[in-house]
Amino acid sequence: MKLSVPGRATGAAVIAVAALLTTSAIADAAPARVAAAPDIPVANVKAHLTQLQSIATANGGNRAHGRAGYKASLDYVKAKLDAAGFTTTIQQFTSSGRIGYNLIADWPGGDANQIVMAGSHLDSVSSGAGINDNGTGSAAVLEAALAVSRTQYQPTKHLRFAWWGAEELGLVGSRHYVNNLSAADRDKISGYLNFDMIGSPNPGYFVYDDDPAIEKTFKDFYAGLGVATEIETEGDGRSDHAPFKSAGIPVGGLFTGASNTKSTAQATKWGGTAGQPFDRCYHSSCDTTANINDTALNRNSDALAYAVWELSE
Ligand code: DTR
Ligand code: ZN
Ligand code: ZN
Repeated sequence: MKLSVPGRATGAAVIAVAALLTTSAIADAAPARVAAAPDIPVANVKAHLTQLQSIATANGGNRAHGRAGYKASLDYVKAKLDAAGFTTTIQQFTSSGRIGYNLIADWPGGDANQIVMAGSHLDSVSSGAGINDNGTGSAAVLEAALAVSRTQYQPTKHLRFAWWGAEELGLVGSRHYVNNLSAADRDKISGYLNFDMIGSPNPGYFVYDDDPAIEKTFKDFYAGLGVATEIETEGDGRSDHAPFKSAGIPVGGLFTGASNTKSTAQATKWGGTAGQPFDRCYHSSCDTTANINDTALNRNSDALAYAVWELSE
């Protein structure tokens, strides 16, 4: 469920503006852009989490790099994207003696010289199913991509979505991707949005403060919900946006917290439990589908879609 967001035209306003623009006096004015992001049904995101949980359960309890559970997770995501009309590419690499895979999905169309990317790591640690870390990011990015297909969105810029392997081994998959970009291809990426842990059970609402324009986009969304945000400080450089940032690409993202403890002030503004970690199951076997806050997942999935639409218009 998404409330209105400031600075976004409502339906009635859109009609009014369109009516105005048809008069001869200002018929030459550029029409107001009003492609609004759709609501992302959190039930759809959770259905992907259920699938990822089943995959982990059927494959030794994890979805870790180099294990069967990771490749099964990748096959699940790829099949959804292929069926939705994306052009998918699997990029292979080796780490710690095991084969790893990145999944890249391009939405046909848009300016190939201006690429907006949204990504998340798909691997878990070996100790658990990795549903919050990072099934949540992977499922939300997938559902936003499927929403692009459902709405047949045709933005000015080109949309690319990515699911990274071996993040837990040290950002290996995303670093492999960035390192293998030519300088020309690197320069075509206008921004990379990262989503790693966006449904923590005792959630905070943290926004990366790397690129000001991307940060503002997310903060505008949350201002529209009336939800306060904080700058993400738990892990500068600790997720897949880091290789993109090191290559000079504007980055941003969202995070609901890991092993750090929620303060009393944070519990007052966000709810939840002060004095407890944002995710007490971080990197543990209890990071299952029971380890999710639906409100945080819903809000962040909608924020993800809002940013993809806003930044690709
Ligand atoms: N490195 C992530 C978890 C993590 C820790 N701090 C941050 C900050 C921003 C994003 C993610 C994280 C992992 O364990 O996958
Ligand atoms: Zn992790
Ligand atoms: Zn993670």
